Amino acid sequence: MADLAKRFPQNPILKPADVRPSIPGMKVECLLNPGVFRHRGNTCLLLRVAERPEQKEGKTSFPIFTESGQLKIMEFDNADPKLDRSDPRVFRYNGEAYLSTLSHLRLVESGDGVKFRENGFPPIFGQGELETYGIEDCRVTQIGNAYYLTFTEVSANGVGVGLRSTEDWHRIESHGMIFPPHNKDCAIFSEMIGGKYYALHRPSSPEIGGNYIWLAESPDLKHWGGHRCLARSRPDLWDSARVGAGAAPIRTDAGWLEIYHGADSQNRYCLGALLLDLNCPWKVLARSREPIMEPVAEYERNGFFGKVVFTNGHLVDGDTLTLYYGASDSVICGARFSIREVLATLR
Ligand code: MAN
Repeated sequence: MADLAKRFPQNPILKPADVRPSIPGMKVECLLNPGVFRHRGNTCLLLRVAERPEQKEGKTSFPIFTESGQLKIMEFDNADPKLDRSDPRVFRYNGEAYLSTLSHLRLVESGDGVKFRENGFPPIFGQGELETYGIEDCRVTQIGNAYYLTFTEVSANGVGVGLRSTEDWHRIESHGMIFPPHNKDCAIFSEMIGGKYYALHRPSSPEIGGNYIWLAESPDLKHWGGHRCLARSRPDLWDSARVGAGAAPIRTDAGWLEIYHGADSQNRYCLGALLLDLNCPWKVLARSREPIMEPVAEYERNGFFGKVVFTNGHLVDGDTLTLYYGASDSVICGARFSIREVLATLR
């Protein structure tokens, strides 16, 4: 058994019923994929909260933001042959793709890392023409006193990576889109290397190429170049269809340890690891042959979109990696790993 995760006995630690909808009339359908950081001595999760109206018999409805920021409910008849609901995450109508839920980000805080509470931090919503279908899966990297948020921006224009920053989680500055469509899964390294910032990201190439993890460098966190492809999906393995970075890599004596997700053609999402050279992070030193975590628990196998463990946030304390993750695109869970044990499995 390759699974190295020691799951929290309290899992799932947060469920949709635990948070209030952001807008009256909406229902929180899923909690997913939190960014993780320490603030005021506490453990904080920046949850992705996915909402839609309570579904009526025979109808499909979901919210979007208009470009001027108004909430609009789209509603379709399930019997309408132009409606394709085969993927619960993405609906298609007359060739146009929509997300079935609208996501925003919500900060919850905890003293013990298990029981989380909303403590009056403002929710973070999509804004403007590049975020009309919401914002998702935020990585949080602390550099100095500032927290940098890299998240998926979704709109009819495509799926790209946005950057915002804050010091106090009340005033949040937007820096616009840093990686244009199609791109997601962006994690900024917590330290500069050789005077440059680095970020992992995941462009998708529909013809030649695929869903691979890339590395980019920047002088100022806003302008990115020097692109290199680091890790491709691998035929016949657990990460055969897509791979994407988790949170910022962890500095270890052996190199930068990056926990990433991989999915196969059946959309089964597992976690694995990459080891990157400390000074030349574009050099991949080792990689998981087998996943280090698989969707095996009941709450990881069944839910809004089953067979998914997906992470974009963790905390490190000595050898202990505490990973927070979305299970089945439905609930938030935690698990611990020994960093030494993970490193020992890499080839
Ligand atoms: C997408 C991601 C996540 C989600 C997984 C599994 O690729 O962006 O939002 O958890 O799919 O559905």
